[in-house]
Amino acid sequence: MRASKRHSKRQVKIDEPTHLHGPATDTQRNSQANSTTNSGGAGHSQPTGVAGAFQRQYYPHWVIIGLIALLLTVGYQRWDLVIGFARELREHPWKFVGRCPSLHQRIPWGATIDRRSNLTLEEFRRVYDAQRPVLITDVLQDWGAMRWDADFFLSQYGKQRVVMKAVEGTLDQAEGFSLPLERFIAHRHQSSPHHWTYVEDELLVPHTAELKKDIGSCPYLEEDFFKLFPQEIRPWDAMLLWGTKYSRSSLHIDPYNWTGTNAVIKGVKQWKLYPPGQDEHLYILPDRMSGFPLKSYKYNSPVDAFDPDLNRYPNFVKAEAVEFTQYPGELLIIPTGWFHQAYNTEETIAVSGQVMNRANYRMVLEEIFKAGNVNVESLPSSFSDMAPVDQVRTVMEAIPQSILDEGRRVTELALNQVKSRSHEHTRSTVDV
Ligand SMILES: O=C(O)CCC(=O)C(=O)O
Repeated sequence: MRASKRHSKRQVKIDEPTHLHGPATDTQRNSQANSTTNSGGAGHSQPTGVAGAFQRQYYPHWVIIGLIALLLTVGYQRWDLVIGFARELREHPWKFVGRCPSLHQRIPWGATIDRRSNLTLEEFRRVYDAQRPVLITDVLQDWGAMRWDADFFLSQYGKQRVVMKAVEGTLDQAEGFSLPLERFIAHRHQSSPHHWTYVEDELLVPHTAELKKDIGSCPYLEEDFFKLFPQEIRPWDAMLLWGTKYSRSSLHIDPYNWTGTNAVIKGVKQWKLYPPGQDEHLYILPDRMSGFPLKSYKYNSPVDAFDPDLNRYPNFVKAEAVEFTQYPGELLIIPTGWFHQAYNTEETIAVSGQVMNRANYRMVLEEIFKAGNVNVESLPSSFSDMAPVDQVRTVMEAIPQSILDEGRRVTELALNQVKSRSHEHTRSTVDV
C-alpha cells in the first residue's frame, strides 16, 4: 500500500496503509491513460472514455489480422502459417503489442513481462516508460541495499519504530501498527494465509543516511521532476516493504498516478498488473482522497486479486492482468495508470519508489489539478507551450501557502510519531 506513502510521505498515517493507496477512479484513471496520447498540456486532457478509446483503437488491428488469416486459409490453404501465428501470439503477445502503438495499453491474454538488461535509455523511453511494465535485471547489483537482511536491520535499527500492517482474516480486515522493528523481526516467521504482517514504512529509509545511501541509482529514473517539488510536499521516495510469507499490498494505482518502482532485495514477489481501461471490473472505491497535504485522489480496489471474493465482486473475473514473479535483484517499473498488487510468496524485503518525468508529468499534474490543489485559471496562458520542467515549476509556484504549511506540520508530526517511544504499540484500522 503505497497509498499513503508517496503522498503521505509525511504522515505516518497509521490508519492508512501505505501501499494501499490507489490512484484514480475509473474515469480518472482512464483519463490518465488518455492523456498519454494527449498533446495538450496538463489541465487540457480529456477525462472521458479512455477505455472506449483503447477498444476503438485496437479493434481495427484485429480486423486486419482476421482478414490476413482468412486470406491465408481460404486463398492459400496455409493452415500451418495461421496456426504458427496463433501460437506465437499466445506465447509472445508482447511482441505484437510492441509493434502496434495503439495496442500498448491493451494486453492480450496470457501476457507476461519483459526482463531486460543492457537496455538503453532511448529504448526504455520508446518502449516502456509510461507504457508497459518492465523488469530490469542488471541495475540493483550495484546497490548497497542488496546486503540488507534481518541480522543487519536487527543489529542497526531494531529499536526504530516502523509502520506495519497486520491481517487476521482477509485483506480488508487489515490493521495498522507502529512498533519497534525488532518486534516484527522476532515474529516474522509466524504467518499463514490468513495471518500475516507487512512493514510498509516510508520514513525509516529516507531519514536514515546510511540506509538512504544504499539506495543506488538507475539510469532510466534519473529524470525526476518530483525534485522540483517543495520539500514539504515532496513524496518520500524509498518505502521499506518487508513482509512475511503471504503478505500483500492492496490493488491500487499509486498516488498522483506516478510511475512506480519496486526493487526486490530478498525474497520473491508475485504481481498482478492491470493495464488501463478496466476500472469497471475492479470496483474502484469512488471519491476517496489520499489525505496528503498536497491532495490526490486515491484509486484503490477493495478486491484482493490474489484471493478475490467473486460473490461480492463478480465482474472481477473479466479483469485481465499481466502476471509474473519478481526475484531478488530485479527492479520493476510500473507505468502510470496501471492498477497493481503484489503478493510475497515468502518473506520478502523490497524498496519502492516513484518517478515523475517527461513521459508521465502531465498525468501527475492532472491529478494535482483534479484534487483542487491549484487554481488552474491562475496559470499563465503560455502554460501549455512551456517545457515540461517549466510547467512543473510553474505549478509548484502556484501551490497555496496553506498547503505548504500543512505539509510542514504533517511532516513534523510524522517524524515525531516515528521517534516516539511512548507507546509500545499504536494501533488503528487500515483503510484498504
Ligand atoms: O511490494 C508491494 O507490496 C507493492 C508496493 C506497491 O505497490 C507500492 O509501493 O505502490
